[in-house]
Amino acid sequence: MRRAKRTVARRDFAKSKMKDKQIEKLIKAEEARQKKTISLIASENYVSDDVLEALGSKFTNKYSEGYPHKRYYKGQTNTDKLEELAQARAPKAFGLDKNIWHVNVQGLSGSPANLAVYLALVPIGGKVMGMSLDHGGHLTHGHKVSATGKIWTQVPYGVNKNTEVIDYNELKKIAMENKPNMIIAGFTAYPRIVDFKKFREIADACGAILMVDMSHFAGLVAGGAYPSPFPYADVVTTTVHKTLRGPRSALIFSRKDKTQLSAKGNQISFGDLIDKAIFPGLQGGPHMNQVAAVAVALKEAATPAFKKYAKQVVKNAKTLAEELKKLGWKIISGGTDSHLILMDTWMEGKGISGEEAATKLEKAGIIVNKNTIPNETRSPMDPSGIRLGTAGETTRGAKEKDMIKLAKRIDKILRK
Ligand code: DSN
Repeated sequence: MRRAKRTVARRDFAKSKMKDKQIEKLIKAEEARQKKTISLIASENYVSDDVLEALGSKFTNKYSEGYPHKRYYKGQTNTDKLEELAQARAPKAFGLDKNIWHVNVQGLSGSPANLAVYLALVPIGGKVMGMSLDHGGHLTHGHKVSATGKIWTQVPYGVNKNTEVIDYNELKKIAMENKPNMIIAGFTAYPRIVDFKKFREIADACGAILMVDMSHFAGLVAGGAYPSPFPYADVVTTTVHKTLRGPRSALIFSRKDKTQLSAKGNQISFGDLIDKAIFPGLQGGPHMNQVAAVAVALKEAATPAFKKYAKQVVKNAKTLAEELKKLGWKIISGGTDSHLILMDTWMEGKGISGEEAATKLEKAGIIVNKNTIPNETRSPMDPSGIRLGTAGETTRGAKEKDMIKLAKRIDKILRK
């Protein structure tokens, strides 16, 4: 597999001379680790030099509590322009009308972004209907160990036991029985296309707000390689650092025509409520160096080259899944429509556990994460599967032929 040419350039820390030798040594070691390993972690990617430049810029020195032209501290000439540029680039990257969508670019990462949306729109103690963690959802979709499951009540949904995909009739039944305040579509370990139109119909039928957490597939949406949730959702959250290939950060989009009645009897837009939930509700000053890097990534995601990239990510994942299947491995739901593959390595005791598989692969230079599978029978610390993703290696230039070789390598390592 081709190596990461684009990450070895002017931001190569190996050539830098830091005064703090301990940290410099660790940075060099991490650079070397990234260069010599293959990352199949579905939520990771390799950012461009420009993203790194922006992250390492002097915007990190600036406090900018508030929003453009409404800040608490002076000296905001450049931060205001920067945040407005990021806000303008976000709808462009997803082909949206800026008159319809409001965007907040200050979320520090995906979990606080989701928390901010619930704080803004769901009454304390209300119900959020999200996919169970072991069926591919995220902790912040209302899992009991997350603040989101302590402040709100999760109404869980999952995948069908036989097909391992979402059963929309079952989803509707759960929604109608529980009448959640909000339904969350989105995942961290569900490999298939989500039918956002059906989610919209169900949300309308039970009177819920529809939020889509597109953190995993945002880059594929920007690149036209996965259906867009925007025609159907009221709110869309996303991290920027997965398939979107930006810095660790988050965006929150909300429809400008959606409002909620305040205690004082005024209609307040979702956008205003979310902005207030982010600041001053949940966060202090935004990380402006991060906002700069987000703006860079959004410009990159709007290019024809990124479209090509996103399509290749999916082609690579499909190829990898097919090859692993041919080699006798069980792929949850029988394949993938996205960048990620959920592989049952345990196969009801005929294979090896997820922890053992991930450890063996790491020893051979392939980095993955262990993962629970739907209807998990083992523990989260040593589950039945692993999750594989192709976003990072596609950035490094991998094509289908590389995936065929990689599948053979994975199979050999796991069977040793
Ligand atoms: N931890 C991320 C993932 O790997 O999918 C989600 O937060």
